[in-house]
Amino acid sequence: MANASAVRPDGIGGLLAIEVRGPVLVVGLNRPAKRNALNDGLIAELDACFATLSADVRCVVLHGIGDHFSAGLDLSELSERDATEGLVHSQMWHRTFDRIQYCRVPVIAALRGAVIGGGLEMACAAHIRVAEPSAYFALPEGQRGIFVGGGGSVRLPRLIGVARMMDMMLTGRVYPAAEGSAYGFTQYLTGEGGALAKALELAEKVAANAPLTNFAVLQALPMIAEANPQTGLLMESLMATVAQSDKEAKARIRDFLDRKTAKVRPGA
Ligand code: 1HE
Repeated sequence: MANASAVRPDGIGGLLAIEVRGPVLVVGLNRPAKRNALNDGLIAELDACFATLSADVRCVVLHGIGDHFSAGLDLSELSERDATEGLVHSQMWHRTFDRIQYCRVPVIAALRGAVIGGGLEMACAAHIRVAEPSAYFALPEGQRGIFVGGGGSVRLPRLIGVARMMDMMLTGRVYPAAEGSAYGFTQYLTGEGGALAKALELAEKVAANAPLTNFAVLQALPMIAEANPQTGLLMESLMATVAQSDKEAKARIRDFLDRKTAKVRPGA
C-alpha cells in the first residue's frame, strides 16, 4: 500500500478497527478475545459504518482482527432471547448485511481462521472473498439447535449450492480453505497470512474502476442474473447504454485507442 493510513476520526465505538487507506476503507472486526463473535454492539457499529461511508471511499475491505474472521453469532446473547426478539434480531442482521451487499462501493472480505455461522453469512454479503489457508467454513447451527438468521440461506446456496449447505448444517461438515475455494465460498486463495494484503491489492484495482461500472456490477448484475431472461436482457441493454454514455467510459476507451492503457494479458 503506497498510501499512508489513518484511523477514521469517528472511530465509531471500538468494536470495529477502521482505517482509511486512500480510497479504501479497511474495516476490522475488533473482538479478537471473543474470536470476533458478533454481538449486537458489533452489528450496530457495522451498520453505522456502512450507513455513513464518506463520498471519497471507493472500496471497502472487511477483515477480522486476530487469528479468526468471526466465530459467528455471540452465543452468550442468545440464551435470553424469546421468539419475537429472535425475529427482530434476525431482521436487524438482514438490514446490516444488506448494507454490505447493496453498498455503494465494492466490499472485499479477507478471511482467515474461523469463518463460522454468522461470520460466514457476513462474508457472503461481500462481493469478493479472499481466503488464506487457515480459513475454514462451518455452519454449526445444526449442532446448536438453531438456524441461520443473517441471510445465509439466501446468499450461501447461490455460492455453493443448496445440497452443500444442507450437508454443512446437518452434519457439521467443515470446509477447509482450499476446498472452500474450489467449491465457490471464495474467489481467491492466498498463501498463509496473505488474505488481507491480497484484499488490499484487489481493492486498489477495484477503486480505480469507473464508479458507474462498479455500480452496474454491484446493483444491476445480481438483479439481471436473477431476472427472467427477457427482462434481464432489457436491463442489461439499459445499463450498458447508461455506462457507455458516461464521460469516464469515453475517456477510458479513448486512452485505449491512443495506446495509453495496459493491454489485457494472462496473469493480470
Ligand atoms: C464466543 C464465541 C461465540 C468464541 N459466541 N462467545 N458459533 C459457534 O458455534 C462457534 C463457537 N466458537 C468456537 O468453536 C471456538 O471458539 C473457535 C473455533 C471459534 C475458536 O476457538 P479458540 O480455542 O481459539 O477460542 P475459545 O477459547 O473457544 O474462545 C475464546 C473466547 O471467545 C471464549 O470466551 P472466554 O470468555 O472463555 O475467553 C469463548 O467463549 C468466546 N467465543 N466463539 C460467544 N460464537 C443469527 S444466526 C447465526 C448463528 C450462528 O452464527 S451459529 C454459530 C455460532
